[in-house]
Amino acid sequence: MNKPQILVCRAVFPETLQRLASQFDVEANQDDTLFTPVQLAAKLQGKQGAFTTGSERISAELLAACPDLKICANMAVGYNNFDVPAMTARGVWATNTPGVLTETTADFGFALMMATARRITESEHYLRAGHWKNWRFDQFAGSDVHGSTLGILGMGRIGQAIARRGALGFGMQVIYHNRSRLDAATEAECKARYVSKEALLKTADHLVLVLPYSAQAHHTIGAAELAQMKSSATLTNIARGGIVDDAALATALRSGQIAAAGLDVFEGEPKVHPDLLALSNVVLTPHIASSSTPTRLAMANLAADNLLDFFSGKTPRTSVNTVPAAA
Ligand code: 8YV
Repeated sequence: MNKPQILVCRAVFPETLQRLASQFDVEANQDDTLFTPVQLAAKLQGKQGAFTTGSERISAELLAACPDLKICANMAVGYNNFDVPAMTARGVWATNTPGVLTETTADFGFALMMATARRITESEHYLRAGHWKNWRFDQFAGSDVHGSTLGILGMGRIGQAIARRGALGFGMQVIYHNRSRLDAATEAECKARYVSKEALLKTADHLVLVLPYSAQAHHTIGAAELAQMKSSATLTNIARGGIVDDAALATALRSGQIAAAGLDVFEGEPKVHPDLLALSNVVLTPHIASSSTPTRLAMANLAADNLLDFFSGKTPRTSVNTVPAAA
C-alpha cells in the first residue's frame, strides 16, 4: 500500500522528520523556504497531510486548490492561521499543540514583563554603547514587580501559569479578565480575582495579554484602552500580533500614557512598526515565547503524533475540529 504523502512546510528537528519519514512519504523543507500561498498550494498537490506552523495560512482558497488534503497539524497552540470552519466543511482535520508549551511560554511572559518593568534591555544597550560612566541614584529606575498588581487578559492554561508565578513567587495581587470566569477552585489555585476588563485596565501595574487571536479580538488594546491604564503601568503581549493596535501603543509609549511595553508578537510580523523600533521604553523579541529546546521539540513531536494518529485510523489527539467519519 502506498504511504500517505506529507508536506512538512518548514524546517523541523531531524528526529521529528525521521519519525514522520518512518511512516510517510515526506517532502521536507529543511532549507526553510517560506512558501507563498501559490507555492504552498503547488507543494500540497497530491499530499494528504501537512505539518504546518503559524507561517502557513490554510484558507478556503488553498483548501479548494488542494482536494487531497485530509489533515493539517500545526506546530503551535494558536491556530489563527487556519480557517477552521472551511477545513471542517472540506473534511480536513485541524490540530494544534496545547499543553506542552504552557510552562515555557509562561516563563517567557514573566521574563518579558520583568525585563520591561526593570528596563533590562534598555540599560544593556546603554552599557554596550559605552555610555555608562558612573553610578547614579535614579539610573534606569523602573517599577517593582514583587507586591504589585498583575493583570492578565486571557486566562487559559498560559494565563493561569503566569498567575501562579506572580502570586506564589512574587507576592503579586493577581486580577484577570476572560470571556468566561474560571471555576472557584482554579481561581483559588491561581490566587486570581476576576474583574471587568475596565477594572483590569485601570488597576493593573503590569498587564499581560495571553488571549487567542480571533477577528473579535482584533485591537482588543487600542488607544481607548491604553488611555484607561496607569501612566506607571507596563503592557506585555505574548498573545498574537493584531490584539494590540501597535501604532496606538507606540503613541502611548511616546507620550508617557503608559510607562513601557514588552512585545513578543506584532501586527504583520516579522515586520515591526517603525515607531516601536524608535522607542527605548519597549522590549522587543521575535516571537520566541515557546522557544526552549525541549518545548519546541515537544511541540514538533505532538504535531507529528497528530499526523501519525490520523493515518493509523485514530482520532488526532489534539484536534481543534471534528471531521465526521463520512467526510
Ligand atoms: C509558535 C505560538 O512557535 O504556539 C503558538 O501559538 O505562537 C508559538 O509557540 C508559533 O506560532 C510558530 O508556529
